[in-house]
Amino acid sequence: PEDAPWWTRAVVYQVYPRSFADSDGDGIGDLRGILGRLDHLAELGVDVVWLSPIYASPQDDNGYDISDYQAVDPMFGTLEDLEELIAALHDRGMKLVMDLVVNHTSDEHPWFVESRDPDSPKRDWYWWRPPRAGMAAGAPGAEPTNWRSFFEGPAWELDERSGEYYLHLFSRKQPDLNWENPAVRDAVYSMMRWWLDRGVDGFRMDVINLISKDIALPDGVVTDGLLADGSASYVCGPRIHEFLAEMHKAVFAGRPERLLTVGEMPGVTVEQARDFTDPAREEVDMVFQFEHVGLDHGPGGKFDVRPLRLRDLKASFGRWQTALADVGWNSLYWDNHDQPRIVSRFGDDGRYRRESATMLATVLHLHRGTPYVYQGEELGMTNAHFTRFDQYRDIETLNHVAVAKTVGTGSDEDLLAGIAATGRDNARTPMQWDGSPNAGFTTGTPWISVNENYPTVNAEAERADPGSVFHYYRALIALRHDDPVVALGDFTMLLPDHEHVYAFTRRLGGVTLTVLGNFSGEVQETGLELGELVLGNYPDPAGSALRPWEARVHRS
Ligand code: TEU
Repeated sequence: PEDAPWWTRAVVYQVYPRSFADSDGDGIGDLRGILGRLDHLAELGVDVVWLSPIYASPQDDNGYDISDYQAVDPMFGTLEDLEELIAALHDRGMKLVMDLVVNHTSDEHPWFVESRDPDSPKRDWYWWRPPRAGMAAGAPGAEPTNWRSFFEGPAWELDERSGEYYLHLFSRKQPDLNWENPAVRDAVYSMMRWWLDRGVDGFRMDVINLISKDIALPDGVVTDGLLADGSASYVCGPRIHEFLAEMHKAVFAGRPERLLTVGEMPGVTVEQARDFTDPAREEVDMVFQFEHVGLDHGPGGKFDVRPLRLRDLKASFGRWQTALADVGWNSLYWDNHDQPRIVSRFGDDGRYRRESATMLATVLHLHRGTPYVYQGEELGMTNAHFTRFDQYRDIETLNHVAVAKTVGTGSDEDLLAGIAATGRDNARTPMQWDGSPNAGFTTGTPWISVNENYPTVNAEAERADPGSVFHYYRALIALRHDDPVVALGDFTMLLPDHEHVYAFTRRLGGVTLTVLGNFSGEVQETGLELGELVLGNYPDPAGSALRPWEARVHRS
Protein backbone atom coordinates (compact mmCIF):
# COMPACT_ATOMS: atom_id res chain seq x y z
CA PRO A 1 0.00 0.00 0.00
CA GLU A 2 1.04 3.62 -0.64
CA ASP A 3 1.24 4.39 3.06
CA ALA A 4 4.17 2.01 3.54
CA PRO A 5 7.35 3.94 4.49
CA TRP A 6 9.58 4.90 1.54
CA TRP A 7 12.40 2.67 2.78
CA THR A 8 10.33 -0.47 2.15
CA ARG A 9 10.99 0.16 -1.56
CA ALA A 10 14.52 1.52 -1.11
CA VAL A 11 18.00 0.04 -1.53
CA VAL A 12 20.90 1.40 0.56
CA TYR A 13 24.52 1.50 -0.68
CA GLN A 14 27.33 1.45 1.88
CA VAL A 15 30.42 3.49 1.04
CA TYR A 16 33.59 2.74 3.04
CA PRO A 17 35.23 6.12 2.27
CA ARG A 18 38.79 5.01 3.04
CA SER A 19 38.61 2.49 0.15
CA PHE A 20 36.14 4.00 -2.29
CA ALA A 21 37.91 6.66 -4.35
CA ASP A 22 41.02 8.79 -3.65
CA SER A 23 41.01 12.29 -5.19
CA ASP A 24 44.31 13.68 -3.84
CA GLY A 25 46.74 10.81 -4.38
CA ASP A 26 47.47 10.08 -0.71
CA GLY A 27 46.35 6.46 -1.15
CA ILE A 28 43.29 6.93 1.07
CA GLY A 29 39.77 7.42 -0.28
CA ASP A 30 38.09 10.77 0.45
CA LEU A 31 34.88 12.79 0.05
CA ARG A 32 35.88 14.45 -3.22
CA GLY A 33 36.61 10.98 -4.56
CA ILE A 34 33.01 9.99 -3.75
CA LEU A 35 31.74 13.19 -5.41
CA GLY A 36 33.52 12.10 -8.58
CA ARG A 37 31.75 8.72 -8.64
CA LEU A 38 28.09 9.64 -8.13
CA ASP A 39 27.21 8.62 -11.71
CA HIS A 40 28.08 5.02 -10.76
CA LEU A 41 25.66 5.11 -7.82
CA ALA A 42 22.95 6.82 -9.87
CA GLU A 43 23.31 4.24 -12.67
CA LEU A 44 23.12 1.42 -10.13
CA GLY A 45 19.83 2.96 -8.98
CA VAL A 46 20.38 3.04 -5.21
CA ASP A 47 18.25 5.38 -3.07
CA VAL A 48 20.41 5.97 -0.01
CA VAL A 49 24.15 6.21 0.61
CA TRP A 50 25.41 5.16 4.08
CA LEU A 51 28.87 6.61 4.75
CA SER A 52 31.14 4.77 7.17
CA PRO A 53 32.72 7.31 9.57
CA ILE A 54 34.54 10.32 8.14
CA TYR A 55 34.77 12.25 11.45
CA ALA A 56 38.00 13.38 13.14
CA SER A 57 39.67 10.19 14.35
CA PRO A 58 43.14 8.76 15.15
CA GLN A 59 42.04 5.82 12.92
CA ASP A 60 42.78 3.09 15.49
CA ASP A 61 39.70 1.23 14.23
CA ASN A 62 39.49 2.97 10.83
CA GLY A 63 37.32 5.82 12.08
CA TYR A 64 35.08 3.90 14.50
CA ASP A 65 37.08 5.74 17.20
CA ILE A 66 35.86 9.32 16.97
CA SER A 67 37.66 12.29 18.50
CA ASP A 68 35.28 15.01 17.22
CA TYR A 69 31.72 14.13 16.11
CA GLN A 70 31.20 17.47 14.38
CA ALA A 71 34.36 17.65 12.31
CA VAL A 72 35.45 15.88 9.11
CA ASP A 73 38.90 14.33 9.41
CA PRO A 74 41.32 16.16 7.09
CA MET A 75 42.26 12.83 5.50
CA PHE A 76 38.70 12.67 4.09
CA GLY A 77 38.33 16.40 3.33
CA THR A 78 36.35 19.24 4.89
CA LEU A 79 32.87 19.92 6.24
CA GLU A 80 32.26 21.93 3.05
CA ASP A 81 33.12 18.84 0.96
CA LEU A 82 30.57 16.86 2.98
CA GLU A 83 27.91 19.55 2.57
CA GLU A 84 28.63 19.52 -1.19
CA LEU A 85 28.20 15.71 -1.21
CA ILE A 86 24.88 15.95 0.68
CA ALA A 87 23.62 18.53 -1.83
CA ALA A 88 24.85 16.50 -4.82
CA LEU A 89 23.11 13.36 -3.56
CA HIS A 90 19.88 15.28 -2.87
CA ASP A 91 20.07 16.80 -6.38
CA ARG A 92 20.09 13.24 -7.72
CA GLY A 93 17.16 12.18 -5.54
CA MET A 94 19.36 10.17 -3.21
CA LYS A 95 19.69 10.44 0.60
CA LEU A 96 22.73 10.40 2.88
CA VAL A 97 22.85 8.37 6.11
CA MET A 98 25.76 8.90 8.48
CA ASP A 99 27.42 6.31 10.72
CA LEU A 100 26.66 7.10 14.39
CA VAL A 101 29.29 5.63 16.74
CA VAL A 102 28.15 6.55 20.24
CA ASN A 103 28.69 3.41 22.30
CA HIS A 104 32.26 4.65 22.61
CA THR A 105 34.49 7.55 21.57
CA SER A 106 38.19 7.71 20.80
CA ASP A 107 40.44 8.03 23.87
CA GLU A 108 41.62 11.23 22.16
CA HIS A 109 38.14 12.80 22.28
CA PRO A 110 38.26 15.89 24.56
CA TRP A 111 35.46 14.32 26.62
CA PHE A 112 37.70 11.38 27.52
CA VAL A 113 40.84 13.47 27.92
CA GLU A 114 38.93 15.50 30.53
CA SER A 115 37.40 12.39 32.04
CA ARG A 116 40.84 10.98 32.88
CA ASP A 117 40.98 13.63 35.64
CA PRO A 118 39.21 11.95 38.59
CA ASP A 119 37.97 15.34 39.80
CA SER A 120 36.58 16.52 36.46
CA PRO A 121 32.82 16.86 35.90
CA LYS A 122 33.26 14.49 32.96
CA ARG A 123 34.64 11.64 35.08
CA ASP A 124 31.25 9.95 35.03
CA TRP A 125 30.91 10.26 31.23
CA TYR A 126 32.79 6.93 30.98
CA TRP A 127 32.97 3.71 32.99
CA TRP A 128 35.72 4.16 35.60
CA ARG A 129 36.16 1.55 38.36
CA PRO A 130 38.86 0.78 40.99
CA PRO A 131 40.77 -2.52 40.83
CA ARG A 132 38.89 -5.62 41.99
CA ALA A 133 38.54 -5.61 45.82
CA GLY A 134 41.72 -6.66 47.58
CA MET A 135 43.89 -6.53 44.46
CA ALA A 136 46.60 -4.08 43.44
CA ALA A 137 46.06 -1.91 40.34
CA GLY A 138 47.77 -3.57 37.41
CA ALA A 139 47.88 -7.07 38.94
CA PRO A 140 46.67 -9.80 36.56
CA GLY A 141 42.95 -10.32 37.16
CA ALA A 142 42.58 -7.01 39.00
CA GLU A 143 40.27 -5.69 36.26
CA PRO A 144 36.81 -4.80 37.65
CA THR A 145 35.18 -7.61 35.61
CA ASN A 146 36.64 -10.59 33.78
CA TRP A 147 35.18 -9.57 30.40
CA ARG A 148 37.22 -9.93 27.21
CA SER A 149 37.08 -7.20 24.58
CA PHE A 150 35.94 -7.79 20.99
CA PHE A 151 39.52 -7.14 19.93
CA GLU A 152 41.29 -9.55 22.32
CA GLY A 153 42.52 -8.98 25.86
CA PRO A 154 40.64 -7.55 28.86
CA ALA A 155 37.80 -5.04 28.31
CA TRP A 156 39.34 -2.78 31.02
CA GLU A 157 42.46 -0.59 30.76
CA LEU A 158 44.32 0.77 33.79
CA ASP A 159 44.93 4.53 33.87
CA GLU A 160 47.98 5.08 36.11
CA ARG A 161 46.97 8.69 36.81
CA SER A 162 43.97 7.68 38.92
CA GLY A 163 44.84 4.01 39.54
CA GLU A 164 41.41 3.17 38.12
CA TYR A 165 40.34 1.18 35.05
CA TYR A 166 38.11 2.32 32.18
CA LEU A 167 35.83 0.02 30.16
CA HIS A 168 36.40 -0.55 26.42
CA LEU A 169 34.39 -3.30 24.76
CA PHE A 170 36.49 -2.73 21.64
CA SER A 171 40.05 -1.42 21.47
CA ARG A 172 41.71 0.36 24.44
CA LYS A 173 41.50 3.50 22.29
CA GLN A 174 37.68 3.16 22.21
CA PRO A 175 36.46 3.86 25.80
CA ASP A 176 32.74 3.15 26.33
CA LEU A 177 30.51 6.13 27.04
CA ASN A 178 28.43 5.91 30.22
CA TRP A 179 24.86 6.13 28.91
CA GLU A 180 23.53 6.01 32.49
CA ASN A 181 24.63 9.66 32.65
CA PRO A 182 21.89 11.94 31.23
CA ALA A 183 24.55 14.53 30.33
CA VAL A 184 26.10 11.99 27.94
CA ARG A 185 22.73 11.22 26.34
CA ASP A 186 21.92 14.92 25.92
CA ALA A 187 25.30 15.59 24.30
CA VAL A 188 24.73 12.74 21.83
CA TYR A 189 21.20 13.87 20.96
CA SER A 190 22.38 17.44 20.46
CA MET A 191 25.10 16.25 18.06
CA MET A 192 22.56 14.14 16.15
CA ARG A 193 20.23 17.13 15.74
CA TRP A 194 23.22 19.18 14.53
CA TRP A 195 23.75 16.65 11.71
CA LEU A 196 20.07 16.48 10.80
CA ASP A 197 20.04 20.29 10.63
CA ARG A 198 22.86 19.94 8.07
CA GLY A 199 20.61 17.91 5.80
CA VAL A 200 21.63 14.40 6.76
CA ASP A 201 18.79 11.92 6.23
CA GLY A 202 19.36 9.48 9.08
CA PHE A 203 21.87 7.25 10.86
CA ARG A 204 23.30 3.78 10.89
CA MET A 205 23.87 3.29 14.62
CA ASP A 206 27.06 1.41 15.44
CA VAL A 207 26.61 -1.37 18.08
CA ILE A 208 23.71 0.66 19.45
CA ASN A 209 22.36 -2.31 21.44
CA LEU A 210 25.50 -2.30 23.62
CA ILE A 211 24.98 1.16 25.16
CA SER A 212 22.97 -0.06 28.17
CA LYS A 213 25.07 -2.10 30.61
CA ASP A 214 24.04 -4.04 33.76
CA ILE A 215 25.28 -1.42 36.25
CA ALA A 216 26.19 -4.19 38.73
CA LEU A 217 28.97 -5.05 36.24
CA PRO A 218 28.96 -8.76 37.13
CA ASP A 219 31.66 -11.19 35.99
CA GLY A 220 30.95 -13.43 33.01
CA VAL A 221 31.38 -17.21 32.99
CA VAL A 222 35.00 -18.07 32.27
CA THR A 223 35.18 -20.69 29.51
CA ASP A 224 38.83 -20.62 28.48
CA GLY A 225 41.81 -18.96 30.20
CA LEU A 226 41.18 -15.93 32.37
CA LEU A 227 38.65 -13.91 30.40
CA ALA A 228 34.92 -14.39 29.93
CA ASP A 229 32.22 -13.41 27.50
CA GLY A 230 30.50 -10.56 29.33
CA SER A 231 27.86 -10.02 26.64
CA ALA A 232 24.98 -11.03 28.92
CA SER A 233 25.71 -7.80 30.78
CA TYR A 234 25.69 -5.46 27.78
CA VAL A 235 23.92 -6.95 24.74
CA CYS A 236 20.42 -5.43 24.77
CA GLY A 237 20.94 -4.27 28.36
CA PRO A 238 18.24 -3.27 30.87
CA ARG A 239 17.57 0.27 29.60
CA ILE A 240 18.16 -0.19 25.84
CA HIS A 241 14.54 0.35 24.80
CA GLU A 242 14.22 3.33 27.14
CA PHE A 243 17.33 4.95 25.65
CA LEU A 244 16.27 4.40 22.02
CA ALA A 245 12.77 5.73 22.70
CA GLU A 246 14.27 8.77 24.45
CA MET A 247 16.66 9.29 21.50
CA HIS A 248 13.77 9.07 19.02
CA LYS A 249 11.78 11.68 20.93
CA ALA A 250 14.76 14.01 21.40
CA VAL A 251 16.11 13.78 17.86
CA PHE A 252 13.59 12.57 15.29
CA ALA A 253 10.12 13.46 16.59
CA GLY A 254 8.48 16.28 14.74
CA ARG A 255 10.92 16.33 11.86
CA PRO A 256 8.82 16.47 8.67
CA GLU A 257 11.09 14.52 6.32
CA ARG A 258 11.03 10.74 6.60
CA LEU A 259 14.41 9.80 8.02
CA LEU A 260 16.06 6.37 8.11
CA THR A 261 17.45 4.79 11.27
CA VAL A 262 19.10 1.37 11.26
CA GLY A 263 20.55 -0.03 14.46
CA GLU A 264 23.55 -2.37 14.19
CA MET A 265 22.81 -4.95 16.88
CA PRO A 266 25.29 -7.81 17.39
CA GLY A 267 23.53 -10.60 19.30
CA VAL A 268 19.99 -9.27 18.89
CA THR A 269 17.24 -11.93 18.77
CA VAL A 270 14.17 -11.92 16.53
CA GLU A 271 11.92 -11.30 19.54
CA GLN A 272 13.96 -8.25 20.58
CA ALA A 273 14.08 -7.02 16.95
CA ARG A 274 10.28 -7.10 16.78
CA ASP A 275 10.22 -4.58 19.62
CA PHE A 276 13.08 -2.44 18.30
CA THR A 277 11.44 -2.10 14.87
CA ASP A 278 7.76 -1.97 15.89
CA PRO A 279 6.72 1.43 14.46
CA ALA A 280 4.35 1.95 17.42
CA ARG A 281 7.35 1.97 19.77
CA GLU A 282 9.25 4.62 17.77
CA GLU A 283 12.73 3.24 18.46
CA VAL A 284 14.46 2.39 15.12
CA ASP A 285 13.16 1.56 11.64
CA MET A 286 15.22 -1.63 11.21
CA VAL A 287 18.23 -3.46 12.64
CA PHE A 288 21.30 -5.30 11.35
CA GLN A 289 21.17 -8.75 12.95
CA PHE A 290 24.10 -11.20 12.96
CA GLU A 291 22.61 -14.72 12.90
CA HIS A 292 23.34 -15.51 9.22
CA VAL A 293 26.90 -14.17 9.40
CA GLY A 294 27.65 -16.51 12.30
CA LEU A 295 26.53 -19.75 10.61
CA ASP A 296 30.03 -20.54 9.29
CA HIS A 297 31.77 -19.84 12.63
CA GLY A 298 33.14 -22.92 14.37
CA PRO A 299 33.55 -23.36 18.15
CA GLY A 300 36.76 -21.27 17.97
CA GLY A 301 34.85 -18.21 16.79
CA LYS A 302 34.86 -16.27 13.53
CA PHE A 303 38.37 -17.25 12.47
CA ASP A 304 37.49 -20.95 12.92
CA VAL A 305 35.61 -21.18 9.63
CA ARG A 306 33.22 -24.05 8.84
CA PRO A 307 31.26 -24.69 5.62
CA LEU A 308 27.80 -23.18 5.49
CA ARG A 309 24.85 -25.62 5.60
CA LEU A 310 22.12 -24.15 3.43
CA ARG A 311 19.38 -25.52 5.68
CA ASP A 312 20.81 -23.46 8.55
CA LEU A 313 20.67 -20.31 6.41
CA LYS A 314 17.08 -21.01 5.33
CA ALA A 315 16.05 -21.70 8.92
CA SER A 316 17.64 -18.46 10.11
CA PHE A 317 16.36 -16.15 7.37
CA GLY A 318 12.97 -17.92 7.51
CA ARG A 319 12.73 -17.24 11.24
CA TRP A 320 13.46 -13.53 10.72
CA GLN A 321 10.94 -13.27 7.85
CA THR A 322 8.23 -14.93 9.96
CA ALA A 323 8.96 -12.96 13.13
CA LEU A 324 8.81 -9.57 11.40
CA ALA A 325 6.02 -10.42 8.94
CA ASP A 326 3.29 -8.52 10.78
CA VAL A 327 5.28 -6.13 13.02
CA GLY A 328 8.60 -4.41 12.33
CA TRP A 329 10.96 -4.61 9.37
CA ASN A 330 14.08 -6.52 8.28
CA SER A 331 17.31 -5.17 6.87
CA LEU A 332 18.89 -7.53 4.32
CA TYR A 333 22.67 -7.76 3.88
CA TRP A 334 25.47 -10.12 2.93
CA ASP A 335 28.42 -7.74 2.84
CA ASN A 336 29.69 -4.78 4.81
CA HIS A 337 33.10 -3.52 5.99
CA ASP A 338 33.18 -6.16 8.76
CA GLN A 339 32.31 -9.24 6.70
CA PRO A 340 34.18 -11.23 4.06
CA ARG A 341 32.80 -10.89 0.55
CA ILE A 342 29.78 -13.11 -0.02
CA VAL A 343 30.75 -14.48 -3.45
CA SER A 344 33.88 -15.97 -1.82
CA ARG A 345 32.08 -16.91 1.41
CA PHE A 346 28.84 -18.62 0.28
CA GLY A 347 29.40 -18.66 -3.52
CA ASP A 348 32.17 -19.63 -5.96
CA ASP A 349 34.55 -16.74 -6.69
CA GLY A 350 36.40 -18.73 -9.37
CA ARG A 351 34.68 -20.47 -12.26
CA TYR A 352 31.15 -19.35 -11.28
CA ARG A 353 31.90 -15.87 -9.90
CA ARG A 354 29.26 -14.10 -11.99
CA GLU A 355 26.57 -16.79 -11.56
CA SER A 356 27.03 -17.22 -7.81
CA ALA A 357 27.28 -13.47 -7.14
CA THR A 358 24.02 -12.84 -9.00
CA MET A 359 22.29 -15.86 -7.44
CA LEU A 360 23.21 -14.65 -3.93
CA ALA A 361 21.98 -11.16 -4.81
CA THR A 362 18.67 -12.49 -6.16
CA VAL A 363 17.94 -14.57 -3.06
CA LEU A 364 18.77 -11.67 -0.70
CA HIS A 365 17.02 -8.86 -2.59
CA LEU A 366 13.80 -10.81 -3.11
CA HIS A 367 13.30 -11.25 0.66
CA ARG A 368 10.97 -8.90 2.54
CA GLY A 369 13.12 -6.09 3.96
CA THR A 370 15.45 -3.29 2.90
CA PRO A 371 18.55 -4.53 1.01
CA TYR A 372 22.01 -3.05 1.65
CA VAL A 373 24.65 -3.20 -1.09
CA TYR A 374 28.26 -2.84 0.08
CA GLN A 375 30.71 -1.12 -2.26
CA GLY A 376 32.06 -3.61 -4.82
CA GLU A 377 29.35 -6.21 -4.12
CA GLU A 378 27.59 -4.90 -7.27
CA LEU A 379 30.75 -5.78 -9.24
CA GLY A 380 31.08 -9.28 -7.78
CA MET A 381 34.30 -8.22 -6.05
CA THR A 382 35.91 -11.15 -4.20
CA ASN A 383 37.92 -11.72 -1.03
CA ALA A 384 41.49 -10.41 -1.17
CA HIS A 385 43.12 -13.86 -0.95
CA PHE A 386 46.09 -12.35 0.92
CA THR A 387 48.94 -14.79 1.59
CA ARG A 388 51.13 -12.80 4.03
CA PHE A 389 50.51 -11.32 7.49
CA ASP A 390 51.99 -7.96 6.41
CA GLN A 391 49.17 -7.44 3.90
CA TYR A 392 46.64 -7.05 6.73
CA ARG A 393 45.65 -3.72 8.29
CA ASP A 394 42.60 -4.40 10.50
CA ILE A 395 43.10 -4.13 14.28
CA GLU A 396 40.74 -7.09 14.84
CA THR A 397 42.90 -9.33 12.64
CA LEU A 398 46.26 -7.98 13.85
CA ASN A 399 45.27 -8.46 17.51
CA HIS A 400 43.95 -11.96 16.77
CA VAL A 401 47.25 -12.89 15.08
CA ALA A 402 49.32 -11.40 17.92
CA VAL A 403 47.42 -13.37 20.58
CA ALA A 404 47.43 -16.59 18.53
CA LYS A 405 51.20 -16.32 18.05
CA THR A 406 51.73 -15.58 21.76
CA VAL A 407 49.73 -18.57 22.98
CA GLY A 408 51.00 -20.66 20.08
CA THR A 409 47.60 -21.92 18.93
CA GLY A 410 47.64 -23.19 15.36
CA SER A 411 50.32 -22.97 12.69
CA ASP A 412 50.99 -19.88 10.62
CA GLU A 413 49.33 -21.75 7.77
CA ASP A 414 46.11 -22.29 9.77
CA LEU A 415 46.20 -18.71 11.01
CA LEU A 416 46.66 -17.31 7.49
CA ALA A 417 43.84 -19.54 6.21
CA GLY A 418 41.44 -18.30 8.90
CA ILE A 419 42.11 -14.59 8.38
CA ALA A 420 42.10 -15.01 4.60
CA ALA A 421 38.63 -16.57 4.79
CA THR A 422 36.93 -14.19 7.19
CA GLY A 423 39.14 -11.17 8.02
CA ARG A 424 37.50 -7.76 7.69
CA ASP A 425 40.22 -6.53 5.28
CA ASN A 426 38.62 -8.74 2.61
CA ALA A 427 35.94 -6.05 2.29
CA ARG A 428 38.36 -3.13 2.64
CA THR A 429 40.61 -3.51 -0.42
CA PRO A 430 40.15 -0.57 -2.79
CA MET A 431 37.08 -0.30 -4.99
CA GLN A 432 38.00 -1.57 -8.45
CA TRP A 433 36.98 1.13 -10.96
CA ASP A 434 38.93 0.08 -14.07
CA GLY A 435 41.94 -1.85 -15.33
CA SER A 436 44.42 1.04 -14.89
CA PRO A 437 47.09 0.93 -12.13
CA ASN A 438 45.57 0.52 -8.66
CA ALA A 439 42.22 -0.12 -10.39
CA GLY A 440 41.72 3.63 -10.79
CA PHE A 441 41.33 3.98 -6.99
CA THR A 442 44.38 6.18 -6.46
CA THR A 443 47.33 7.70 -8.32
CA GLY A 444 49.38 7.14 -5.13
CA THR A 445 50.22 4.06 -3.06
CA PRO A 446 47.01 2.52 -1.69
CA TRP A 447 46.81 2.13 2.10
CA ILE A 448 46.01 -1.56 1.52
CA SER A 449 46.76 -3.74 -1.53
CA VAL A 450 44.34 -3.71 -4.45
CA ASN A 451 42.88 -7.15 -5.20
CA GLU A 452 45.00 -8.78 -7.92
CA ASN A 453 41.90 -9.54 -10.03
CA TYR A 454 41.20 -5.86 -10.73
CA PRO A 455 42.20 -6.08 -14.44
CA THR A 456 39.14 -8.29 -15.04
CA VAL A 457 36.87 -7.42 -12.09
CA ASN A 458 36.19 -3.68 -12.28
CA ALA A 459 33.32 -1.23 -12.80
CA GLU A 460 34.35 -0.28 -16.34
CA ALA A 461 34.44 -3.94 -17.50
CA GLU A 462 31.20 -4.68 -15.69
CA ARG A 463 29.47 -1.68 -17.25
CA ALA A 464 30.57 -2.78 -20.74
CA ASP A 465 29.20 -6.32 -20.31
CA PRO A 466 25.38 -6.57 -20.51
CA GLY A 467 25.53 -9.92 -18.68
CA SER A 468 27.58 -8.55 -15.78
CA VAL A 469 26.93 -8.59 -12.04
CA PHE A 470 26.58 -4.79 -12.19
CA HIS A 471 23.77 -4.81 -14.74
CA TYR A 472 22.07 -7.64 -12.84
CA TYR A 473 22.11 -5.58 -9.62
CA ARG A 474 20.57 -2.68 -11.60
CA ALA A 475 17.74 -5.01 -12.67
CA LEU A 476 17.23 -6.29 -9.12
CA ILE A 477 17.07 -2.76 -7.70
CA ALA A 478 14.67 -1.68 -10.43
CA LEU A 479 12.46 -4.68 -9.64
CA ARG A 480 12.17 -3.57 -6.00
CA HIS A 481 11.29 -0.04 -7.11
CA ASP A 482 8.69 -1.19 -9.61
CA ASP A 483 7.03 -4.28 -8.18
CA PRO A 484 5.09 -3.86 -4.89
CA VAL A 485 5.17 -7.64 -4.39
CA VAL A 486 8.95 -7.41 -3.86
CA ALA A 487 8.65 -4.65 -1.30
CA LEU A 488 5.47 -5.68 0.50
CA GLY A 489 4.54 -9.26 -0.44
CA ASP A 490 4.38 -11.93 2.26
CA PHE A 491 7.05 -14.64 2.52
CA THR A 492 6.74 -18.45 2.42
CA MET A 493 9.80 -20.71 2.46
CA LEU A 494 9.72 -23.73 0.09
CA LEU A 495 11.90 -26.87 0.13
CA PRO A 496 13.22 -26.12 3.67
CA ASP A 497 15.18 -29.38 3.78
CA HIS A 498 16.75 -29.19 0.30
CA GLU A 499 20.53 -29.21 0.78
CA HIS A 500 21.31 -27.03 -2.25
CA VAL A 501 18.25 -25.11 -3.42
CA TYR A 502 16.88 -22.00 -1.74
CA ALA A 503 13.24 -21.46 -2.79
CA PHE A 504 10.46 -19.21 -1.54
CA THR A 505 7.40 -17.28 -2.65
CA ARG A 506 6.31 -13.69 -2.17
CA ARG A 507 2.57 -12.95 -2.57
CA LEU A 508 0.55 -9.76 -2.70
CA GLY A 509 -2.84 -9.07 -4.24
CA GLY A 510 -3.15 -12.33 -6.14
CA VAL A 511 0.36 -12.15 -7.61
CA THR A 512 2.93 -14.77 -6.64
CA LEU A 513 6.66 -14.46 -7.21
CA THR A 514 8.58 -17.71 -6.90
CA VAL A 515 12.28 -17.26 -6.24
CA LEU A 516 14.83 -20.05 -6.76
CA GLY A 517 18.55 -20.13 -6.05
CA ASN A 518 20.94 -23.02 -6.63
CA PHE A 519 23.65 -22.80 -3.94
CA SER A 520 25.76 -25.45 -5.69
CA GLY A 521 27.91 -26.01 -8.76
CA GLU A 522 25.77 -28.99 -9.82
CA VAL A 523 22.41 -29.16 -11.66
CA GLN A 524 19.52 -29.40 -9.16
CA GLU A 525 15.92 -30.52 -9.74
CA THR A 526 13.20 -28.71 -7.79
CA GLY A 527 9.97 -30.26 -9.04
CA LEU A 528 8.29 -26.88 -8.68
CA GLU A 529 5.64 -25.60 -11.14
CA LEU A 530 6.74 -22.13 -12.26
CA GLY A 531 5.14 -19.16 -14.05
CA GLU A 532 6.65 -16.64 -16.48
CA LEU A 533 10.30 -15.82 -15.95
CA VAL A 534 10.70 -12.30 -14.55
CA LEU A 535 14.46 -12.34 -13.95
CA GLY A 536 17.24 -14.91 -14.28
CA ASN A 537 21.03 -15.01 -14.19
CA TYR A 538 21.46 -17.31 -17.21
CA PRO A 539 21.09 -15.72 -20.68
CA ASP A 540 19.04 -18.49 -22.28
CA PRO A 541 15.57 -19.62 -21.17
CA ALA A 542 15.38 -21.98 -18.23
CA GLY A 543 14.49 -25.65 -18.38
CA SER A 544 12.96 -27.50 -15.43
CA ALA A 545 16.22 -28.01 -13.51
CA LEU A 546 18.45 -25.31 -12.00
CA ARG A 547 21.91 -24.99 -13.58
CA PRO A 548 25.03 -24.37 -11.46
CA TRP A 549 24.44 -21.30 -9.24
CA GLU A 550 21.33 -20.41 -11.25
CA ALA A 551 18.80 -17.93 -9.86
CA ARG A 552 15.31 -17.31 -11.17
CA VAL A 553 12.30 -15.21 -10.32
CA HIS A 554 8.97 -16.39 -11.77
CA ARG A 555 5.61 -14.62 -11.64
CA SER A 556 2.21 -16.38 -11.54
O1 TEU B 1 30.97 -3.59 14.50
C1 TEU B 1 30.52 -4.22 15.68
C2 TEU B 1 30.73 -5.65 15.58
O2 TEU B 1 30.00 -6.40 16.14
C3 TEU B 1 31.87 -6.10 14.75
O3 TEU B 1 33.05 -5.75 15.46
C4 TEU B 1 31.79 -7.56 14.58
O4 TEU B 1 31.46 -8.16 15.78
C5 TEU B 1 33.10 -8.08 14.16
O5 TEU B 1 33.68 -7.13 13.31
C6 TEU B 1 32.87 -9.38 13.45
O6 TEU B 1 34.12 -9.88 13.09
C7 TEU B 1 30.93 -2.17 14.57
C8 TEU B 1 31.62 -1.64 13.33
O7 TEU B 1 30.90 -2.07 12.18
C9 TEU B 1 33.03 -2.20 13.34
O8 TEU B 1 33.71 -1.84 12.14
C10 TEU B 1 33.75 -1.62 14.54
O9 TEU B 1 35.04 -2.22 14.62
C11 TEU B 1 32.99 -1.90 15.84
O10 TEU B 1 31.59 -1.71 15.75
C12 TEU B 1 33.46 -0.94 16.94
O11 TEU B 1 33.02 0.36 16.59
